[in-house]
Amino acid sequence: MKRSSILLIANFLLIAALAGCSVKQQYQADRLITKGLKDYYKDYFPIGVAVGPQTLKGDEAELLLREFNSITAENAMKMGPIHPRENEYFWRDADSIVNFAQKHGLRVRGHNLLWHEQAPEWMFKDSQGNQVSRDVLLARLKDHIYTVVKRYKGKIYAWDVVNEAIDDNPDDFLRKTKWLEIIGEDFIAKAFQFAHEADPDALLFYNDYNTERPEKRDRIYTLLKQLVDAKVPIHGVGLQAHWSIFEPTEKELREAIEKYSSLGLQIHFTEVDMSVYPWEKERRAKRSGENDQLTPELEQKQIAQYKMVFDIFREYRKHITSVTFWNVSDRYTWLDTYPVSGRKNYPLLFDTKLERKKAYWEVVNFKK
Ligand code: HXH
Repeated sequence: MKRSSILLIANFLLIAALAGCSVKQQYQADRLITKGLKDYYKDYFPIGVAVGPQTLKGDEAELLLREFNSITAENAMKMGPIHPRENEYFWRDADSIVNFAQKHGLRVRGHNLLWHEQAPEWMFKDSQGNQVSRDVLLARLKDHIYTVVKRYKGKIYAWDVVNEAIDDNPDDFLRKTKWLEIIGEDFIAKAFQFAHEADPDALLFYNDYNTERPEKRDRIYTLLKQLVDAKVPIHGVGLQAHWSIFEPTEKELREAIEKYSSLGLQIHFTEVDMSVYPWEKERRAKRSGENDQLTPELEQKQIAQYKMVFDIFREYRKHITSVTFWNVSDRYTWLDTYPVSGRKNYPLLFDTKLERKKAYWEVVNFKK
């Protein structure tokens, strides 16, 4: 072999080795970065995450403490789990979450005090199994809210007081629930009143989903305006942000933020995730062609969507006072079972190995 071709090959091998090495070094450097989302966003808003007791140990807890400075109980504080029978509260899981937050200096958003889902059956029934009266249900609601809110007074700074009270049908207003049926329309104002009495320092939120879809947005706005005009103690609106790579558009997101904040309410994005599938309640089965993988095409769309929404979040920092993700990583997300059970989803900023995804870097690489 000629000397020149040996040199050429040697040169090629060297370049290949260096390239491989720099990719690896970059990767290792990334892993060593101890800064987290909360640090990149320290001049903007707290960054939270929904957790269960199982999130508070091992590698997920390590990630949690590196990246987040706020937590929410995914399920542990909901009425059913925390108040399973009339004279019985189950505090263990909620307490462990609040204790973890206290120990590590994290904020806690409480979720939630009144919802039509995960509400215990006993709440609406008397000992004979008949539906209770308005007065009985109001007394039970007050007792529940007082007990839970007072237990964590000073440790939970904001509560989702009422969750998802607006109907999905654009022609209806309030959702047809037991709360509405038994108490009447003022169940919402009452819940806020009770929460405010129990902890006058807590910030109180109305929380809902699909809040950027104009037909839902306008009805939520109407409800919020009624509450504000009636001087109900409400301080903000929780926009769940269960989004997808298909929605919302930038225009829809801007319009929603501007419309809600025009009422003088704070905005918390309370349950952020970015499904790689369309978000439709009618859709209960996989579509043909879907193979449950985060393909490069889906990944690219997700990166662009995450970048767009965080660009907007920073732009509206004056109105946005918290952003919380609904679960830690793609290792476990409620969207693996909802709305289609057994379909893997990849909606978060950390992958199944808890590594930062490309979308993560889009979210944290910004000019101040
Ligand atoms: C949230 N609901 C809850 O706030 C949270 O407590 C829970 O842990 C997870 C998600 C989101 C949700 C909203 C609607 C829904 C299912 C879940 O069903 C529909 C989906 C699309 C359109 C209409 C209804």
